[in-house]
Amino acid sequence: MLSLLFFLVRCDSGDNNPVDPNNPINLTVETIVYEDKSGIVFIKATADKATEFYFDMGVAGSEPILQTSGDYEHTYKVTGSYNIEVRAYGSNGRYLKKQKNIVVTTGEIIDIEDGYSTPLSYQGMKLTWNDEFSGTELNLQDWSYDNGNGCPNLCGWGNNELEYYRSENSWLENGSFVMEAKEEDYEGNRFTSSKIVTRNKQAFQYGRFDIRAKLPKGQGIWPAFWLLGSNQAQVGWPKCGEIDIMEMIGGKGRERSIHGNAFWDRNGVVDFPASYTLPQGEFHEAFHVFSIIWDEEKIRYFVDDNEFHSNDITTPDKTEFHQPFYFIMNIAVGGNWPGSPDETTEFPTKMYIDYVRVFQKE
Ligand SMILES: [Ca+2]
Repeated sequence: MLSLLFFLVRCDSGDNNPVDPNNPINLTVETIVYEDKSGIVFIKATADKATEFYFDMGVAGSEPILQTSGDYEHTYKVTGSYNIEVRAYGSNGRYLKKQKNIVVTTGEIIDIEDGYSTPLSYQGMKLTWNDEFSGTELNLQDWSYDNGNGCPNLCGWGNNELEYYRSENSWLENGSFVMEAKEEDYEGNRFTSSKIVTRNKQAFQYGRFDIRAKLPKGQGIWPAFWLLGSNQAQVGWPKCGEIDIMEMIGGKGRERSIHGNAFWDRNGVVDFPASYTLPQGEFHEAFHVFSIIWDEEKIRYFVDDNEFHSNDITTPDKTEFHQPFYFIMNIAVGGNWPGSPDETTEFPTKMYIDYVRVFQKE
């Protein structure tokens, strides 16, 4: 190592002594930065009299590559601006170098067409409200961010959850609303995530509710699409009622199933859960549509139009379910039900929501 350092100091850049016929000459460096968010950068280096090529991709903590071929492909994991250096070495150990700055955007490649989809109309129903997330910013006429960690009133949101919700953890991208849970120390929490609500902006009583989404994954990750009665502030929970269209408890062996539920008051809290398991695959692999069809008599639950649960709401204890409810979408991290993330959990993990639609009887 010491001798290498000495050598690098001695041989400065572009040193091209014409006296030595083994000096490398005519270095060209072409970089191709893939625009598909794969993070792939391809470098083609050529030089005459070169016996080896050196590639420093400008990633802190990672070693440069030395190889005989001038073709090199690198995959960046993190979006950023990188200073790369390419050298061509001659057989005498002398080298030429070129430096470049490249900007790389990374991220999962999401095919919004991949998976199940539902129509924009149903016979006998009209589209009352929808958000297709096709713009560039969340529509704050309909949605609000529900930021924080629940403190001081309900720290951990009553479930010992570990996340702090921030507006920064969600955005619109390619027709989807993207929500991200990540490892980030913030205000005493170990994780940050995203939660939005239509509280005081949009509420609905009865109808068909469709949410098309690709779910996040990982031990301790807890995505949910749910509804609370609009009178929550007046009567509290569970007297306001709660309808859980979809909850998933991330972790090995648990990502093929989602859970539908409802909570209400019957001299104390009661609920009525059920689960649906995909015949194949896991919920993070493609888009699925999570639905309820809620009328005066029952709330029925569906995944990809497969009904898996029905709750009779005509009984006298279920007055909660005959009033308007508002939407909540979030990714909780940790908490009583999923348990904490562990070394198998890959952060960040993202949820992609293609649309939220409400249809009501004509
Ligand atoms: Ca969309």
